[in-house]
Amino acid sequence: MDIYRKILDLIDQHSSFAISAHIHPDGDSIGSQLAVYSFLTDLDKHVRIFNTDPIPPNYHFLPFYDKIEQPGTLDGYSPEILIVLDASTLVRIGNRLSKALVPKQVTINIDHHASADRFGDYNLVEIDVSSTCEIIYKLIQRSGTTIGQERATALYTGIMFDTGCFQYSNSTSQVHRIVANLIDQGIEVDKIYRDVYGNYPVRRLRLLAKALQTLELTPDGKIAWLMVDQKMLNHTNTTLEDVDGVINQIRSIDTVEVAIMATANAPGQSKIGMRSKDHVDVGKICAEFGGGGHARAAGCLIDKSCKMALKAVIEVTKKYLVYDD
Ligand SMILES: [Mn+2]
Repeated sequence: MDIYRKILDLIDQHSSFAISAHIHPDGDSIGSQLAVYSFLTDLDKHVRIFNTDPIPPNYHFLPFYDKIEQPGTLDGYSPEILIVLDASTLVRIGNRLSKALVPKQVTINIDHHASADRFGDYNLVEIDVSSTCEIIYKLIQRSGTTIGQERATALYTGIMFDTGCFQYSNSTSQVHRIVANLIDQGIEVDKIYRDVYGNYPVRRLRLLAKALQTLELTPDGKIAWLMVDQKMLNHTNTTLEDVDGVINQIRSIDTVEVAIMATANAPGQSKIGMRSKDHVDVGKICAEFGGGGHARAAGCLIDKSCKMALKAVIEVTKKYLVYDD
């Protein structure tokens, strides 16, 4: 029996579920959770969603976003089945949740990260697809249930996010065929884009202005980096959420192959985000620091100041850089 059929059978045979996904939720983790939530509740299942971090305001347009709970309301809830989405390891859902959210029967992991460690009792892991939402689309299609406008909105949001608005190499013809079907469900693509990316508070641009002043490049221009320290966050009244996507600005520099951004995460800890264009597998670089991700987009946490964390990451990045000229 193939894994899609197996998961649909498990859903059929059980009645209580919990859904979770990785910390610092993004379009794909949120979209896939809400699509699965909608799918299961339409089957009259009892479903709760638990995330470590709250949903950023730019995703509050999504149907059922207000169903997502934080660990504080867990209160010993033990579903028959736990479905973990878009997380390559169980601890990626957060320390507390990974320990406290224990299913009575089985854990199902659905993911598309190359670093997936297949921690579930059942693992639907496909590393050649764009997003977890693409897998959820296939799962719902396979069940024979219609996608419908609400689920289509959630799934489109995740695919749009993980393909960088259809600009990355994971925007396959299959992705565009799926998206065509999603659009046929009556979703408003212009509104979804504007809600996610065209709706920023001015404080984000004030922070960006400060961050860009820290921009530096190696003499050959192939590695570029900047940082957002705690002082900048304080001065502009911003949080980590407000720096989402800023790293793509660095990658857009013509000479750059690798873009690195360091953000103050906690006292003495920095969050590193990395992007590359063509040659460097930044997922491997971040794995050296205990993080992970994809070849062109990855991240890690380093217990150092932004400045020192950047120094360490740049050092390693230089070793990975392919000098082809
Ligand atoms: Mn994803």
